Amino acid sequence: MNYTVISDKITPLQLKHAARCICDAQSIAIITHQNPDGDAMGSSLGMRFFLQALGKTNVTNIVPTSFPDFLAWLPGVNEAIQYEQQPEAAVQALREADLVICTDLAEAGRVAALSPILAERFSAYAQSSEGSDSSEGSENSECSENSENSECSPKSSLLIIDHHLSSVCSGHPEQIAFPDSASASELVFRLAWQFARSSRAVVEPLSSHSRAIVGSRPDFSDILTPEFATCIYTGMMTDTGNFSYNSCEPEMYNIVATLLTTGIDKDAIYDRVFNAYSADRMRLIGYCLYHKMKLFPEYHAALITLNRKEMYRFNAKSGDMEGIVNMPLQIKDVYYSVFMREDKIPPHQQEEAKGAKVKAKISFRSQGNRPVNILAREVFRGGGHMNASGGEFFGSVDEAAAKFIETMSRYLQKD
Ligand SMILES: [Mn+2]
Repeated sequence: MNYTVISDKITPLQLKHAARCICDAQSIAIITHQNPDGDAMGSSLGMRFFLQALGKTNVTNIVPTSFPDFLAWLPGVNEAIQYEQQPEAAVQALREADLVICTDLAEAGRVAALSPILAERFSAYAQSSEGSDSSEGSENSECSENSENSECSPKSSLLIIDHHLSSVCSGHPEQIAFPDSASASELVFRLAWQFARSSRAVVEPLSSHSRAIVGSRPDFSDILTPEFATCIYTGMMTDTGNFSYNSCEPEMYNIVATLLTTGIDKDAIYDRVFNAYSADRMRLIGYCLYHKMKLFPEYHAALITLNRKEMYRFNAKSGDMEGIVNMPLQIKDVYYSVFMREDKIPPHQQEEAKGAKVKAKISFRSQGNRPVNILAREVFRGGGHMNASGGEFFGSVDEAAAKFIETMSRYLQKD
């Protein structure tokens, strides 16, 4: 057995699509999901270092909402455009980029106020790929009407690198979406790894400016810098809870071993990410566990709710709630955990909310063969993975909690 193997998970078709998009783009915008976590930031910043190693000079990271302080030290983070601080620059970069790359993201609706602009790109991409796929035929899209003109407006080049379950990807096998991957950062690594190793990545020049990387295969040692490795490692580490769940895949450790050859200090990365919470967050956790956690022993379930008044009391920012949902699972015989927090209803949901003044944002976790995604989908307008799902409820967290208690006998296993 070869213990150093990192297999080719990304298919030749996916790799070719990625290579073509990247080769042909002069300007590239990389965007990730709102309320970015370690994987969102790690995968998108890592992607930029990869593209820069390929000789791409016009690459912009766009972050839709603020990122937590414990990620503010990541390499390259200061050059990222944060929408809330520079809305015009973010909109312009997203709209005008030849290629938009979504990492840890496959849905246009998950980028806060940038959602309508990303949605334009998604629909332009869907139309252009319909136009180029003879088997599906082309609807009367604006792009196909102008099919003689390769400068199709609006710009439609799109690459998705994600590991969420998402319907958007189902019709587009060339998008790099693997729900079984533990992190998007791992997929960015794999793309870089395969890109450097596969001759398939070297495609015919589509236009003059793609010549920079065509013909010369990138050397992986040029891509594998400490900055790239730090970003990828951070994403892999955070999306697996420091390799404590979703982390049984042996190759993951071959990737980690490869990253460590750059000399990065993984213990220091752990310390910066996991030992960097505010005192407010520690008190908030204490409050949640002591005052707010309800246990339902018959169903092996735990429920924590937080309303806005309570979050205000602990000066809680969105990142401060991260991970609280996992904590009750540390209790013996608790296999389900639900965390609900009150949130505002955004403008685009006002109509659906039917007069509700607030909504509950809900996280579901479970262990073993106990799906929570069906409950999330059927009762709480959400969905996700079997053991990790999300949902929402128009109304207060108390009303959402009542709904959960009312329906749990239908969805939770007693044994
Ligand atoms: Mn992720």
